[in-house]
Amino acid sequence: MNCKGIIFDLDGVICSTDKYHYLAWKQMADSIGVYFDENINNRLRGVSRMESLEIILEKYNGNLSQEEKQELAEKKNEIYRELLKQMTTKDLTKEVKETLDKLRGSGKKLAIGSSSKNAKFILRQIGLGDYFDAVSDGTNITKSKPAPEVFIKAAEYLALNSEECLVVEDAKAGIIAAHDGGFKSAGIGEAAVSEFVTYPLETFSDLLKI
Ligand code: B16
Ligand code: MG
Repeated sequence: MNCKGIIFDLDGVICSTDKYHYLAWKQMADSIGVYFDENINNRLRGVSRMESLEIILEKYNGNLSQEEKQELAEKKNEIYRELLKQMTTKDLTKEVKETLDKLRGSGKKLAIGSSSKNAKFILRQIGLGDYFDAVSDGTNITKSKPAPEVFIKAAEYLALNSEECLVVEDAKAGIIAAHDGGFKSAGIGEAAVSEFVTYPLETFSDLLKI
């Protein structure tokens, strides 16, 4: 791999917080009687909290004020953060940690590029609080994926340009963001079948074969 930096998505790539997003949104959806399932949850990957709520509310019959929507999003986040508290270093797989260490050992700079405002909290929970050279997340962007802003900021923090970095993603929205920002990408799961993906991966450690 001839890139100088690698920018990793968090949720669904470094760790499986996607299951906690599902549980928290499900509890919120049930509280207002709106239908929600795993397929809808998949559409929320990489998308910001408020945009995720709007997708869920496509199935809601009724009108909610901006204030009420804000409250629902906050309620979901409270449930989500309670679930995140259960996370420990055991939620970082050996495969992910060893792959990250090997990439770092080969001289790559490593960053996070996540839409989540909880990214730093999650990184601390799984023992990677001080691991990355840079963290670009939901707290430093104005537009979430598929806008490329989060990755452009990550590259800036690494003092590299887009062409020098590879983005690793699990969401199609993230692959589009990488493509539009001028980055090469590696995709896992649904991202591996995106028409814009540069390197489809079967598993995280396949990064070492690129
Ligand atoms: P929060 P990623 C994204 O993380 C999640 O995939 C997406 O489902 C979530 O809505 C978004 O973060 C915002 O998260 O509510 O914690 O700010 O995949 O970009 O790491
Ligand atoms: Mg993700």
